[in-house]
Amino acid sequence: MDYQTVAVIGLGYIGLPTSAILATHGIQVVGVDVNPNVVATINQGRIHIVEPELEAVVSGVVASGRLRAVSRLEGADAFIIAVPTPFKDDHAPDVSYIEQAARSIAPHLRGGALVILESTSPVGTTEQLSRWLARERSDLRFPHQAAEAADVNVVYCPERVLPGHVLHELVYNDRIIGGITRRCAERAAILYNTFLKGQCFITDSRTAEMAKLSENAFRDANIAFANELAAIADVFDINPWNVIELANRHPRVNILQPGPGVGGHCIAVDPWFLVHGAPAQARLIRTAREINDAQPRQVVCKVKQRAARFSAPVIACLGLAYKADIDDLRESPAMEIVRELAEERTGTLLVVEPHIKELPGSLRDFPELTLANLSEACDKADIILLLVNHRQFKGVDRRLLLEKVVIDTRGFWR
Ligand code: SAJ
Repeated sequence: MDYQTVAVIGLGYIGLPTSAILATHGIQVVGVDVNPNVVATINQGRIHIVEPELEAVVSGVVASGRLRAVSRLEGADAFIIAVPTPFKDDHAPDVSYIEQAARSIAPHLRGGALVILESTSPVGTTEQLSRWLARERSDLRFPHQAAEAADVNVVYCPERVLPGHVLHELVYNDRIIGGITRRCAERAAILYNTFLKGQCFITDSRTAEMAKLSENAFRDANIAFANELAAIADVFDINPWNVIELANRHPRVNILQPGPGVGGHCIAVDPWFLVHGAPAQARLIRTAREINDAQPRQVVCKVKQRAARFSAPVIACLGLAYKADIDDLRESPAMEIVRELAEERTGTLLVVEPHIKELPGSLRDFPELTLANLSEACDKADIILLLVNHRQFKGVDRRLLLEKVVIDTRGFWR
């Protein structure tokens, strides 16, 4: 085998499942994380994130000794960087975690090493990574300097897995492998082919970086289009989900679903990297971001309008997660809506989120806001606000819904 040891930097939603999959395919994996609790949890065979079936896999590879979590990086044949790339206040990308990763990898590099960046990154970051590594190791030749004669291979291979389906998509999705040189990409393809059932598509690093950003910008723009259609349908008093379902019967139309906004850590972030890189050109992408970011406020306004006719409105808020059937509350439009309703004292808020046992910190200090179960909340409510289409909400009694004011932001009960 070409790569017997792999070090993965960052044990989050991408790094941990990637480590686990590599380990199940006979590779000795050491995962590094700055958070000591994460390291301790993984070494006990447990996980700190929620992802179906992942804990069983991690527990197996930790028990067999194939995966170890550590706080300080160790030497390996290949290094995979899977750290966050957030944006700053002005939407400029923050690649400082990648720079830190480069600094920690550099002392461990030897001739033939492979360094892969998987974090979603602005165009040009992989070449920058190569320069950061070169700065620390003048004894080695890097691909931005020496092209095919380089001692170290540097590659961009974006993660593309959907939270909630990570283990399946890691193996079955195709991968784009962007090498600074072709040889870099070919070396990385050998590593990915140890577990991949999808195909590897080889290109240069800048094309791969832009392809990843384009995927998420495409989804964001499509959702913004759906949200705009929903606003137009409102003007005509037409159900937008019916419109979209029918339009999608056309063989070349595939409109996504309107909703309360776009959450998560990818689609609401990554398009800004394109806007920041080419502000004059990225007009549609910027507008799509603005439309989707404005959705939560639109929902709050609609709820306040409907609540105005009750003297002491009780509002059942169904769902807090950023999307259906997961427990991830980060960057969730539902959280933003519930928080604004509470801050603006819209009424008594009965929040139902089947995936949590207690309210998150940011919602705890509002006396008129409590976590409730589904039937209690729906019974007591004047207004039922559906924010997330969790499967638990599908079976709500239709007769009950007829008696209440219903605001269904997902078209779940149409
Ligand atoms: N949403 C809608 N309408 C839709 C689909 C989604 O409002 O029709 C909302 C969701 O409710 C959620 C947000 O968009 O709030 C994002 O959810 P998502 O399921 O579209 O995507 P993520 O953020 O969970 O994962 C995306 C995926 N990218 C694409 O599908 C192009 C995933 O494959 C990427 O790996 C991931 O981003 C990432 O890490 O970049």
